[in-house]
Amino acid sequence: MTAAHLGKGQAAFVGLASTIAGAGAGPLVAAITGPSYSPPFAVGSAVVDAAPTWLKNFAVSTFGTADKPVLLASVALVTGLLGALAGLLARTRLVRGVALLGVLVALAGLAAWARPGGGVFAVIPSLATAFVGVGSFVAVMSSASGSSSIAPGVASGDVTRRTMLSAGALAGLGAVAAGMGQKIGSQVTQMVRALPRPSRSLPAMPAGLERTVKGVTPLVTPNSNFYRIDTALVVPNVDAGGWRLVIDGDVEEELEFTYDDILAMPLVEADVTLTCVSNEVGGEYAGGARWLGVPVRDLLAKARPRSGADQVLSVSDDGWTCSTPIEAFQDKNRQALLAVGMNGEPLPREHGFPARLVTPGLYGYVGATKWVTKLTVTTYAEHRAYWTDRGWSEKGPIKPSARIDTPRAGRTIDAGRLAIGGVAWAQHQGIVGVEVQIDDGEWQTAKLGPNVGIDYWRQWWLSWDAPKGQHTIKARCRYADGKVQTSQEAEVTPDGSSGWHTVSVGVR
Ligand SMILES: Nc1nc2c(c(=O)[nH]1)N[C@H]1C(S)=C(S)[C@@H](COP(=O)(O)O)O[C@H]1N2
Ligand SMILES: [Mo]
Repeated sequence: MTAAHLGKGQAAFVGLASTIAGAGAGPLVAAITGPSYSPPFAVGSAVVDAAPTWLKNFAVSTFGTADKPVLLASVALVTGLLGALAGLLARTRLVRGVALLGVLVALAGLAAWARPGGGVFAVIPSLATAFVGVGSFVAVMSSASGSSSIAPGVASGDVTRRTMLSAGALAGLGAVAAGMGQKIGSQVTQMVRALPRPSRSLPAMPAGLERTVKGVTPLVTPNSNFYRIDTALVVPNVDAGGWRLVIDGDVEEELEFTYDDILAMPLVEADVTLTCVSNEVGGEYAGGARWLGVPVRDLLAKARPRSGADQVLSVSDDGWTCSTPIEAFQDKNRQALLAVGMNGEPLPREHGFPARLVTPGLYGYVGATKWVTKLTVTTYAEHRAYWTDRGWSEKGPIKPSARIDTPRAGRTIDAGRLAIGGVAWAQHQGIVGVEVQIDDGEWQTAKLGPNVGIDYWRQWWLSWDAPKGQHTIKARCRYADGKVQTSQEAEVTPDGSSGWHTVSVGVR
């Protein structure tokens, strides 16, 4: 059976339309099975995990946090093109088109099956896609070729029109189904609970410099503005009631905690600035928050780690892994938390609801597992984590850095008195100063904002009487006992960027 009398464009359209119809059925079913098993997300996630490090770095540095929409759009585009190709193939032999579509859904099914928590159940959305997509493809193609037995060689205009109409309707239905699936899937509600009060509260956050120095990053990053970095194409939707934290590995006693167990323990607060290892000098992937949770030290102590263990491998609900030096968790002077609260609210879904790790002084990929479900006490020799497997450094202490927030790079500003300002961080060492150099002038000492502790960033500013012309502003921090931030420039891979943030501004 062929659909040879369909024009190339028409055949391609039928292929594309069937693909859209099938792709729409998947998410609708996946709204019930869990959105991460939906064919586009499953394939996207497989691409994320399989992509070579250089490609990921390119994606993050080129698209920033828009890397996910760009990836999904690329998956959609390639799938659409292959669907159209299936239509073209079907002009000579219908089975060829069907075979191509079959391979496509089989790949999607495999990707879903291999997802963490996947298995046979995860394949259901892909089966729906296969059923609807291939089914409509065969139906429309054969209704079109059916006409050739009546009038061999010549396609009746009527039949072609009907074929195109049904294909168009299928595509429309597919799009609607996909939209509905998305909507239902994302509506599964998070149990929002009022969190208990900490057993030991920190003093109220001081007023930040942002009140007086325009353009300086706020002292506390609102949850809604907090940068988000993770490999999850679909934000995991973890039900607090069913959530468990398991502690296993080289421990005297394996333990399991429920959300209520955690909330019943003494909760403490910690002010910690998180930073991503992918943050370029002057970049936006850093944020400061007041976290509420249980010290990881206390949890580990209950399980009694055996001597010899040097890392804790944490695992998230979506299968991401992270290795943290065990001494960073056990250090009495470093308040690493299993956090349940962020700035006075339960953790938002994007930031790890119901619980995540926050480790002061370490980049997120080595100490900030979101949606965390397991802590395995082990050794570096035995286990490697998601990013260390992909070329990033095993240990990830955050490099001290000063960032200029105002004036913005490349801006033209009016001559006269203005403030140069920003934030600086040297988590777990503490910022003791920030210095600014304008053009080739002397390094000047900036004024510092309130001190929220060594694990938190510090705002800074310097008054400048800006003369007309083109100027270059550099900033560097001093940390710990007065060490100067290195001028050595480094890229983000493998262990974080370094160098002095430099901005050029025009003054008129
Ligand atoms: N489950 C999970 N947790 C994760 C990640 C991830 O990909 N998956 N990314 C880590 C990285 S690289 C960073 S920088 C921080 C970012 O935390 P945020 O998104 O709350 O800012 O989360 C960490 N925790
Ligand atoms: Mo990160």
